[in-house]
Amino acid sequence: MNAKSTLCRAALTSLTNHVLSPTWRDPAIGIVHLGIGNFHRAHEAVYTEEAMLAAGGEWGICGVTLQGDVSKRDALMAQDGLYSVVERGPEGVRVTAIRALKEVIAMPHDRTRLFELLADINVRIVSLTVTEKGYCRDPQTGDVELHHPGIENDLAHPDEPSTVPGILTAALRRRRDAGAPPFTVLSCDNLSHNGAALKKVVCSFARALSDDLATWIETQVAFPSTMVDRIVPATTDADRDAARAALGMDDAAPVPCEPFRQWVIEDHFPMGRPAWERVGAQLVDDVMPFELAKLRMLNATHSTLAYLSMLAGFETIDEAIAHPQLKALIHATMTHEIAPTLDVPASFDLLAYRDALLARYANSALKHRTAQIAMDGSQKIPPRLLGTIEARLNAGQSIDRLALAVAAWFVFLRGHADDGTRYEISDPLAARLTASVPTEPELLIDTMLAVKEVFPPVLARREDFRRPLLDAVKLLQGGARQAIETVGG
Ligand code: CS2
Repeated sequence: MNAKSTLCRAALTSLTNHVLSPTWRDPAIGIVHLGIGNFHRAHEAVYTEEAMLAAGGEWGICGVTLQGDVSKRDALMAQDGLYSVVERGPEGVRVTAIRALKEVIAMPHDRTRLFELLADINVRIVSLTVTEKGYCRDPQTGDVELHHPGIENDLAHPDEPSTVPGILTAALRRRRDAGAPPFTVLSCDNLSHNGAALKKVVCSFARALSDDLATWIETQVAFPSTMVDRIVPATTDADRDAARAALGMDDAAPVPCEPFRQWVIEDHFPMGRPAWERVGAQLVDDVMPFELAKLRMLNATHSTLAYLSMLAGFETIDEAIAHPQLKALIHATMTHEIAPTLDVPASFDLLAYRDALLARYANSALKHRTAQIAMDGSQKIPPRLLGTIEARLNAGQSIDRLALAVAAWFVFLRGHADDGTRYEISDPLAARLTASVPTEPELLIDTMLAVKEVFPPVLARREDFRRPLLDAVKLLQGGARQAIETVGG
């Protein structure tokens, strides 16, 4: 063990095999990942590490933080990019040290280094977990939001970009100008058709600069879609303690997660990719059925649980799902309102999927905070809930439980639980959304449905949407626990 007892590459030899597989050859950087949060470090980085162990390849990762905050970079670089993954399941805790992350850089401070890497033809994949808001999309058209302040800035200064569309476009332009092949752009965010969505945003940004460039990106760059899944909470002291106990060293940046993981990837990588299929990823021609099932079953019920829990006072998902009526409501929402709208291959058993989700939510070792999931509702509600709602309304079907979820988000925006406990609203539209949250149900509905970034006007005008929303808001006035019981299973 090293003198300082802190995780670093020189200290790895002291680790025993259960936290570290012995056969490892240090790879060169082949992937730049934008948005180096906990999710990436417990998901793509783990698959990539295992793929290199199984089949080799130069697929080391450079992670990029886009928030201007250098603390994550500094903490990880002080450990040579090493960190541990702390898997928490019913069977106990399993700690693994991950080495695939070779470097971490922070924008805008390390812009020169970022563009040096993005120009390097050994970098064949640029992947992303930047959350919904990182895409800077116009929700109506799916094109880049031209009036987004960051986008305005990047269009005015295309060589000093700070947004995702700006960074990708600048890097791809340099590749094209150098006559070099483009990298593959891999979206790993919870958006429907995430590859196509990202392509549209990047191409529309590029088109605002140059038609030729936009056409080159459109025709030459691959944007495969993916479905990513692993529940990854924020790190707590308990995770640092678990890492220390397993490693015998301090790890300032461990990542907790559930044992379950899934990755379905559209197999379109002209420049090659790690052998992810060797370690459990599913490489398919069409990701869409998986993506929609995951967004509409898992993420939608996660958001439902989050808003109802914020009102009712459940702090974690396992605590929420241990409440029998809330569990019955979530079970019924998936069974009766969501699953019937999904068009999946015959081999995809949606009811088994539902049961597996309920079991994952019940994982009491994970402590996934409902406040974390409740963030960014304006970005999450449309892909998670509104598609299902529209599909049902178009088929003349009821949406009582889905309406309760949307109504719970409206009421959540007032900033306090049913017992008066206050909480922060973290959302890119927070200032507008919380400026006026009327208590009168009709007014509340009018105010919220007028937010065009969330509700397409055609949907907002529908009486068959408004009526169940109004009923749900009225029910929530008697408290979320009561509403859960009334709408029920
Ligand atoms: C969650 C997701 O925070 C959230 O909004 O719904 O991050 C969820 O845990 C992951 O998508 C699971 O794969």
